Amino acid sequence: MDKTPWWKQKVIYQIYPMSFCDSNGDGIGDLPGIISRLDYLQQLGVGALWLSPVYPSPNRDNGYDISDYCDIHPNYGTLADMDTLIAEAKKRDIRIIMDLVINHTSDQHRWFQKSRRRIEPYTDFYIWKKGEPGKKPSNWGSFFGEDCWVYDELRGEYYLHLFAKEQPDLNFHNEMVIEAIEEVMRFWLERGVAGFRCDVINVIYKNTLANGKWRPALTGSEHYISTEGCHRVLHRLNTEVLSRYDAFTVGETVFVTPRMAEDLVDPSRRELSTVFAFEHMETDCFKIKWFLRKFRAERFFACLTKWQKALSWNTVYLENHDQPRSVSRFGDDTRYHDESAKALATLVLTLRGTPFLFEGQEIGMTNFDYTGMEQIRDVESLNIWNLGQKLHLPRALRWKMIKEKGRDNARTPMQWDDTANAGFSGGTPWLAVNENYTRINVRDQQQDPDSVLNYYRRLIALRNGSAVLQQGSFTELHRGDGLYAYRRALGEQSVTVVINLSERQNKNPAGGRVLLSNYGRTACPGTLLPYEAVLLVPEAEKQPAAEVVQ
Ligand code: ISL
Ligand code: CA
Repeated sequence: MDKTPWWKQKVIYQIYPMSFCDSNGDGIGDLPGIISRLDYLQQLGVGALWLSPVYPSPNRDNGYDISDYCDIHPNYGTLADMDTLIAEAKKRDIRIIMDLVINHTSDQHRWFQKSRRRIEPYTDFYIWKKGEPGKKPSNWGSFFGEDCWVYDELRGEYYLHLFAKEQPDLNFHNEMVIEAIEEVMRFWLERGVAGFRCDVINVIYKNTLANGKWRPALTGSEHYISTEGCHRVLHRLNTEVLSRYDAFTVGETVFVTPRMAEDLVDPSRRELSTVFAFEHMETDCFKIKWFLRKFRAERFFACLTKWQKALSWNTVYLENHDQPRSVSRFGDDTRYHDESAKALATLVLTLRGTPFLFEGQEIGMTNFDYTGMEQIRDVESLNIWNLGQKLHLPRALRWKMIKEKGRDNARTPMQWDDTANAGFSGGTPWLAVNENYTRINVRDQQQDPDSVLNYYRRLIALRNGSAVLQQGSFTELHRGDGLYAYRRALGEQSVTVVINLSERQNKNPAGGRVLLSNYGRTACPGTLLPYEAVLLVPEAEKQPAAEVVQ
């Protein structure tokens, strides 16, 4: 019997519920909307959906500020809708993964409201520290460009928030907090979800609140990144809850080295199934995303290879709700839109590890075309804009930073067709639709056999049926001049992947029979055209999926 876990075989698709599909015309995507698109997702070939948070929330950080872990935000529907989604997805062999945000809650969560008033057992649920108003307890900085202490008048103490000030951090030194989280996990696992994407999971346990070494950003982080205490909490959640349901976890882990990541996913330690690391997403910046650096394919490939070699099992992703669109960032969203979107599809679906796609990636959605700050909704972008102003950064530079890296780039409504609001909503969308929806949308691409969408479908089908692509080893064959080539091998079988992530022509360093080509080739090209990608198998080989998939 094949003991390989499902999450090493399937492709996972992330839904940003606010922007996916609005069923009732209030401008906000919802659960019935997702349910109405399940057939589409099944045809795409994905095996699980990760939903960004759908819990009640004041939406200061679009749901990553949860005010009740065991209910559904009325914007999205009800618990009954969630049950329907789980059941309808299951019929289509699709699992549901919830987003679990446990580093912090919303300041509107009843735990926090009681903690402020020292009502037991919530008094020590959060990270409180004595201090005079106006005199912060330490020099730490937050992820969203503010300092991270707020003085609460009611309690007369400061609380810590590593993200927005409406997101107070929970206290994982407190046994009762861990128990409360275990209860939340059981609640959802009993309802039939397959696992959790664990938000910023490697920062949950703070060793000390003392001053940190000064850094240009995130001063204090040495006191909370991947601490021993964090490993202990994860091991406990795993042994006491997750393993009993055979649940899958993917931990979002910031500032991790491969070594730190391996400690989180090593099966013998029983902590997490997989992690999202960020190093490849930081190859177009200097450590912090706002310190822009020109994208260079070589640096990007070198980083991918490093992680492919170092980690026993990776996640592979190029997009999520916090990142710019990959075709705009790593490809060319004007001259070679389709070619580069397909080249990136080839990359994300043929590296070793669990592939994660973000809604709209499969049609090559591009960065937001916003023209002014009044169109921006994201709390991080708004904070950074104001901070930049305080620091007297030139307006043009600030604008460039937001345009290139702002999180709303990925959050514009899904482009379903060329009718009003891209078929996303009958009302006014909460965030503007990208004007290119008349050119880039699902319906058109469904009808075009050469579309980005149909290329994704073919590639996912190929991967779903190929043990080599799922399980095979990774060996880098070539890297340079925008060209990346590697081999996946398992037993007697192998697949060679060649990707030209540049607008130059490049000599093909590999040979073989064509299994899939983003230029529709049937014979192995000697010269690769701009953004050309090709999957090759040895000439003599019968398997896998012997015919050219067209
Ligand atoms: O996008 C980022 C900031 O530039 C990342 O650092 C991001 O904040 C970090 O990856 C954590 O992200 C997660 O937790 C945040 C939430 O805002 C993000 O949407 C979520 O993915 C706080 O819960
Ligand atoms: Ca709605």
